[in-house]
Amino acid sequence: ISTLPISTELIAEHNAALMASVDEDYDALGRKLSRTGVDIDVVKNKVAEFTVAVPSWGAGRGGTRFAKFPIPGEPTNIHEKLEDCAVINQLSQATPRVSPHFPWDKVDDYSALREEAASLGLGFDAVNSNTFQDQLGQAHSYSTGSLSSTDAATRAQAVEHNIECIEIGQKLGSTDLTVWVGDGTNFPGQQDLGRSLDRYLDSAAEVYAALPGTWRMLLEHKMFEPAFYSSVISDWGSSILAAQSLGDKCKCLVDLGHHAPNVNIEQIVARLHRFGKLGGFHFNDSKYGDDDLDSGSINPHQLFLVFNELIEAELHPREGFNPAYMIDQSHNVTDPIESMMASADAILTAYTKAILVDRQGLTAAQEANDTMLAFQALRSAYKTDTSPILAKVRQEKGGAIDMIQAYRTSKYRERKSQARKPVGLGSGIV
Ligand code: LRH
Ligand code: MN
Ligand code: MN
Repeated sequence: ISTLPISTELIAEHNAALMASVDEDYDALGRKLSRTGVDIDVVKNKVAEFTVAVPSWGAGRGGTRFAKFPIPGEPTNIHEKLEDCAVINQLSQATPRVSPHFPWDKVDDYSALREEAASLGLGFDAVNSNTFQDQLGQAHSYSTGSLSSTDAATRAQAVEHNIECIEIGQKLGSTDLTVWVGDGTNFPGQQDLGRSLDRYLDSAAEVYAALPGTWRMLLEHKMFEPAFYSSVISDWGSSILAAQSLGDKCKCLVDLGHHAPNVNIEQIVARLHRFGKLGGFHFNDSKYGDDDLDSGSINPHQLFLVFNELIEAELHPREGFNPAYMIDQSHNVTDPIESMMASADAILTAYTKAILVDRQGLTAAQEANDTMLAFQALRSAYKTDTSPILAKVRQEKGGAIDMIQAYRTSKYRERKSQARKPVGLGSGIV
């Protein structure tokens, strides 16, 4: 590939300066792990295979409904976003796919876009539809809802949009459609809670019927926002019921920020898997609600516990266990490239620690009702500093040992601030 944005010499030089210390730490960790019968190279090889998609919308500075603070050199279209995603993948070697959002990423020629991405070392992951905001020139407003709107023409338009997303996704090489709707109410009595779900299910069935052969439809639930009294697909219960009534190709997607505070998300993961309905993830972190903070920045232990369930799921697969892993976060005060590299690292760290859990010891302690030893099986894996494994994986795959340092040395953003047109001031998540 000739069009990669960061010079491979720069990465090699960067790694050369740090290699000796990484080797030393890797060997020391290898000796420590071998005392408990763990072969560090086996762990490393498993971690090397794990990848997570990045969202096209995450490449720009996010914002809140109050403000957005753009940075110089920020991408303003899908082409520039792909280039930034290529930087993240080049340095992390863990994010080879981009999840697009329509109509935000609309272009005329999707075959050309697919080739453009491929020349940057990227493919496309799940396609996200957007019926939560109105677009200029749109015939029917989503102010009454979209797939569940009381207005038939509005529902038809939302169905149509989702089908168009599938068609675009086919050209891009995607095989999943992620559907999140903002449908819901702000007042008790505003809509009938039962009938709005009926309308949603009828519309969703039309989208489902349009899924090509191996495609999946991933339903993303969210407790609140933009609707503040009730949401149509508010929780994993509504999500799994809808997925079960739609059919086998419909699964549930868990966005870590979409639950009530303190909800046991790892248990939700286990439940969804138990019924063969765990279809995907949106990784981010939160303190109060759907904050879309960087993955692992607030509660890395919860992320580890989620991965612990994912490893259990991997070891005890139900039909079709193949979750679409994706980052979905909003970068309001950092360079999005740096945030997503750090997030990929946090996600892979949680995964690596979950691999290190002594499964036999855990199961034995559970069977014997030895609560403390069961907890310690998790705790001792969680306490392990796995950074030498991740650094080694990156280096061996051609990425950077210290991603942020290599990125800053490359002066990529400075170069882009000369070449790209400035982003206008504004608000909102796009
Ligand atoms: C909704 C959500 C959903 C959207 C994205 C922009 O809060 O998580 O995944 O598509 O944010
Ligand atoms: Mn999401
Ligand atoms: Mn969200």
